[in-house]
Amino acid sequence: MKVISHCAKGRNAGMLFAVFAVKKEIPVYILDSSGQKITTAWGKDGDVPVIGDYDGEGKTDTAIWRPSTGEWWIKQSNGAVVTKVWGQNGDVPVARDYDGDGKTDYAVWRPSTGEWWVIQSSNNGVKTELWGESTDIPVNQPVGQ
Ligand SMILES: [Ca+2]
Ligand SMILES: [Ca+2]
Repeated sequence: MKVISHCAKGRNAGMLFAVFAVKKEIPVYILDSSGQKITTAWGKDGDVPVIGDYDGEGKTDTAIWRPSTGEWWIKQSNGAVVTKVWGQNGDVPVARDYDGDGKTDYAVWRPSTGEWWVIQSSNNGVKTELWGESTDIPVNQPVGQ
């Protein structure tokens, strides 16, 4: 199991806790800030949880990154599904809002080169930066990884 936490911004702000059980069809157990329990299935064994607010409406979206293909699968809070290919096997997903527009950006860190690869949601521009070495661990990596 991997325990992750996230604090969303906006009108539905609050701490959200989720537990991903690493099995074939991954159930996601969520306890939202109002104490409501939510269970959903999203992803499969080997996927990495990359929760965030990808559409920027203030609610955290259930999301996984598949290392073998670099695919991102986002289940937005309105039910829409968005997919994207970004990153490659060996990368570490580091999705956050790097450009400050309120939407989570697709981002990976490549330990072999120390490169950060970010797609900025504000303009879809790609930003790269060198920071870190192969033995480092990105600080914003979800708890439990
Ligand atoms: Ca959202
Ligand atoms: Ca952003």
